[in-house]
Amino acid sequence: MRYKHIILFYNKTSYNNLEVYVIVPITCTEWSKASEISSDKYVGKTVCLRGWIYRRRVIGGKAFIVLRDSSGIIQVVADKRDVGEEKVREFKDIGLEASIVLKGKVVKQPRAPTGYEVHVEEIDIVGYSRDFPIKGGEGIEYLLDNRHLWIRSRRLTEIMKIKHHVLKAGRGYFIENDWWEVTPPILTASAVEGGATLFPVKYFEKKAYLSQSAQLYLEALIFSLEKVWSLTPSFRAEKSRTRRHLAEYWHLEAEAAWYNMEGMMRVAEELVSYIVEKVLENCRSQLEFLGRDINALKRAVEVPYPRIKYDEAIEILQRKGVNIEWGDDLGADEERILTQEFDRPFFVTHFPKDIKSFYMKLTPGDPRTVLGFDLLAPEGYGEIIGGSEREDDYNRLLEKIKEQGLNPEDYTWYLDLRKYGSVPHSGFGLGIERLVMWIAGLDHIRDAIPFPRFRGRIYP
Ligand code: NSS
Repeated sequence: MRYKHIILFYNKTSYNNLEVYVIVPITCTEWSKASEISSDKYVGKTVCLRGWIYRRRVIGGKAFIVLRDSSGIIQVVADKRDVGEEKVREFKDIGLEASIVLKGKVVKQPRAPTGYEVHVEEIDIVGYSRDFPIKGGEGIEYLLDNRHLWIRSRRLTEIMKIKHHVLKAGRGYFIENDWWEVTPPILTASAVEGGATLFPVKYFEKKAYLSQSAQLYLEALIFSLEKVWSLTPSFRAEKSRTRRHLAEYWHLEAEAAWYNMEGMMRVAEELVSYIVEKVLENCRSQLEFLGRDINALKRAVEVPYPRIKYDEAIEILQRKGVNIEWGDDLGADEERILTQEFDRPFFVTHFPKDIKSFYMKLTPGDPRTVLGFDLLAPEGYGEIIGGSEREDDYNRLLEKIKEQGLNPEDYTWYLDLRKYGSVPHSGFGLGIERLVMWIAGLDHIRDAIPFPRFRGRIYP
């Protein structure tokens, strides 16, 4: 692949002891990428590169620079015999993360990080970088304060590339299978997932909330489009910071008319399997860089995933000595213990109605439970999807709304959907960062999003 751009650079120089910027026309019209030229095919060829200084040292009249661009890294060597003593001296003091452009020849070099290096013929600094604030060994809060710079790190870059492929495959699955993409609102009037995690916002003279889930709107849209999906930010005012909760996350949601719970679980498992397959296909080097166990991921490609009922989950936990009773919710700890029983994602279904949202349909023949399902990722990760068959009967839905202490007036429009041609229907929501966290093998959800938001942090 070649990148053809003709670009004028502003270059810094000095004039009467003042630093001024002049426009320097760069002679290169084709720019190579660091990762593509690390190949025998390029040995002996002259290439142009541009990027940022990842590492550098000057020894014996040579500047060894590791250049970083969006594709990866490559070592470049500027020898004073080729570029002049002054250039090499300039690089001795140049800060990490300064931006540079260069032209040089590709050479095989087993001692270089990628096995190849570039012998520089021309090199220029584009943007200086003095005292880059991240030097290594800083604490997490400091790094979060400098997140705008920390996202340049290789680790976060590789994770963002994996996320790109997760998003691309997620969209691709629905597009290939003829689901309609829709655009629900983010400003909403009422709760979907309980009032405790609602974010209020001032909405002109009134109070509104940031959306927790597009579900109720997707439900309205199935009456015309039947099978719909959306990818939107969702917001949860989670009171405490945990490894797997964000205040703002990306939510991939699906809703379809005529689907029962089992039909929707099949969509959910096919979607996850498809995404994992695409990531394995496209992100080998990223997964390897992160030290991810590829075989563990491969097992998630095969469907169907195992299914257990909530009742069985409780039995398993009790057998393992967990102090839990029927009716209790499964928290992160319980989920982690359950994941030890499976080597791939698995469903837990038929939860007690009191621990699930008002919109879930009661299980026929067992009104203590609902037709709800969670998909749990293995290896300790836990819930990545929550879904259900929806209550489609007007009276039973109204009953549930009242039972959960919600104000029926807030849900008049939603109840209308059960008045005018109600149909059986189901849906689910997948937390993109939860999925990325498991696929990339991260120990904290904050690294699955470039600018994480949780309680007590909104900057940068
Ligand atoms: O609350 S959910 O379990 N379910 C819903 O919101 C449904 N209304 C979705 C639907 O049926 N259309 O959230 C769904 C998923 C859940 O499984 C997690 O993967 C993710 O959303 N989720 C979160 N990710 C990150 N941070 C937080 N706080 C969070 N809360 C949920």
